[in-house]
Amino acid sequence: MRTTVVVPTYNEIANIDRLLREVRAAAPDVHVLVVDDGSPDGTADRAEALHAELGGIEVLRRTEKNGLGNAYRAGLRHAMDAGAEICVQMDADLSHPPAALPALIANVEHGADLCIGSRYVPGGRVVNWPRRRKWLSRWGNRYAAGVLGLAVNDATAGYRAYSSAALERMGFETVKAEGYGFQVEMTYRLVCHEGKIVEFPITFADRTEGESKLSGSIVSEALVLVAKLWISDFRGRHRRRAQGF
Ligand SMILES: Nc1nc2c(ncn2[C@@H]2O[C@H](COP(=O)(O)OP(=O)(O)OP(=O)(O)O)[C@@H](O)[C@H]2O)c(=O)[nH]1
Ligand SMILES: [Mg+2]
Repeated sequence: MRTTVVVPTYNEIANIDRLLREVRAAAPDVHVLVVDDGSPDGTADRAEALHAELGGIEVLRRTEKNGLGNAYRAGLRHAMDAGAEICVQMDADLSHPPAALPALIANVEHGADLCIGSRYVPGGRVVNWPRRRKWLSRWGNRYAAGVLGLAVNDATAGYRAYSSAALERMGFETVKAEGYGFQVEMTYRLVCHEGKIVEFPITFADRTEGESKLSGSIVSEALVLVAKLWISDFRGRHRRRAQGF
């Protein structure tokens, strides 16, 4: 099936070469869409130069840094309008192993609506994260899954393959969150639309090059979002009960 790997970038000049080469080696047939928010370090120019060498790389250039969720909404829409039947989300910092791409894609080809590259299923792991960061991710996931009733071990994971049909069905463009919250809200939205989710174990390695864009506000956005989704879900359940179904 026609597959586009959507890679949001902001100042990833130290990673973009290796990333695009490894993606091309792992999955020679995929199209790659780099969604760059005007990186001052020239990431977009470098990605275009690599297209000349490797082929199949497109750069969506945006002028302002508008956050991860915003970049994904634009990138997924662009990919689907161009005919992608499967869309993969992938970070540029090599935390997401390109070698897992064929497995993520195959799971969607075989009927999953979403295959998550998961750190928290048997065989999955995190390397090089400080203890505090591991704790935050693990308990953030337990909190999100527990509160929202998600049967998913890694709802905050950013490495995932979706069927475009499922993205369309769940109305991904109205998912509002920007950081980790974006991944959680996308997962929740898919569950509400009875999407089939599978998790494939990956080894997630902390970035070794470039700077993290994670901020305290991204973490608190996710915490508040889960509570808001729970409240709207509770109201919905209550209304459904009151209406007798
Ligand atoms: N286009 C775009 N890409 C972004 C933006 N913020 C982050 N990114 C990219 O999104 C991906 C994930 O960002 P990271 O900084 O690695 O965030 P993270 O993985 O949560 O944090 P670390 O684990 O500390 O690396 C990377 O490819 C970034 O370059 C943004 O505002 N716009
Ligand atoms: Mg990262």
